[in-house]
Amino acid sequence: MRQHKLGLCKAHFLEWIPQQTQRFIEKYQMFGRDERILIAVSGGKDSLSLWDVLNRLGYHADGLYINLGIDDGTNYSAQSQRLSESFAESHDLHLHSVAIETLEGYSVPEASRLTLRGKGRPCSVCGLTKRHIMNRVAREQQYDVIVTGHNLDDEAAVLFGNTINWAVGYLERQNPVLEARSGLVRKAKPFFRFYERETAAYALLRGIEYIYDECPHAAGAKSIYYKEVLNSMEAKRPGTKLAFFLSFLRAKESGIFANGHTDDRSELRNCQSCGQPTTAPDICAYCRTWEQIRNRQSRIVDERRI
Ligand code: Q46
Ligand code: ZN
Repeated sequence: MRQHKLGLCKAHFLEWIPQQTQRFIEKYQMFGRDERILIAVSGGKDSLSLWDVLNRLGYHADGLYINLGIDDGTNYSAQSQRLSESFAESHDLHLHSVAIETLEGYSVPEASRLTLRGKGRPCSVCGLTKRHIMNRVAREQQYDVIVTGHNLDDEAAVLFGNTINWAVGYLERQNPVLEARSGLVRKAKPFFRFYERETAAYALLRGIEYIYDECPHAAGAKSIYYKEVLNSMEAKRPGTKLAFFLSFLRAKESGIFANGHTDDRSELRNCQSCGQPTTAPDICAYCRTWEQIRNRQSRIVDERRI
């Protein structure tokens, strides 16, 4: 690990990752030992490694797998669900599973075909749906915190994108911990200081079977391009990504956003349809989007009948 000027054997590396995770949990006040944790599990190396680490550290963490129905020729969702379930079973852990198709009648790619008419990626409807379901399950099942497996490469790429666009609102909200407020459950990212290579090495050394392929819809995403740019900087100057992200956090602590530019303090109301918190005056973005998808499908059926 050139960025830390550190080299470890297998046994020490497998101790170092949980020790560091525990340090980050405490330093950033993510959650306590007696809190109920819901971990978003995708079947990938980051979420399964994090679940494994939390389990080894003695935290009570249940998993949540969301089946997006991304199976068009790739079997991506089917495979990631199988790997998430087999991890839970072999470690005697509890996994909640939610399938979008069962819940809303359409898979994420179908929904996006209906809204975007075949143009663009399904990522916006996918992201909105995942965030909504995570919060809904966490509230209904009374979890104290939702944790995700985002690593440093993910966080640095998001920061890079927000910085070159000077997206001040997003920059202010980007944090390893987002505190709970008005029906939004606290969120934490205990792996945010680990490089992707480190979480991958952990999964391999622990013999965790995970899905190697990215979601097929990730191809061409801006975040992948930002990761490539950051990787080329990292190759020349090891530690660049970590320094970039940690100096951002320090700058925030020193008050660069002291004026409060974001709508983070904007009032949240309960959606009149599903009861989840929203900044919209009546119906939340999730309910509105899925309503539009169903309307669009019934219009198509009507047009066919005519
Ligand atoms: S948003 Fe887009 Fe991801 Fe959803 S459709 Fe795939 S690439 S999984 S993080
Ligand atoms: Zn709603």
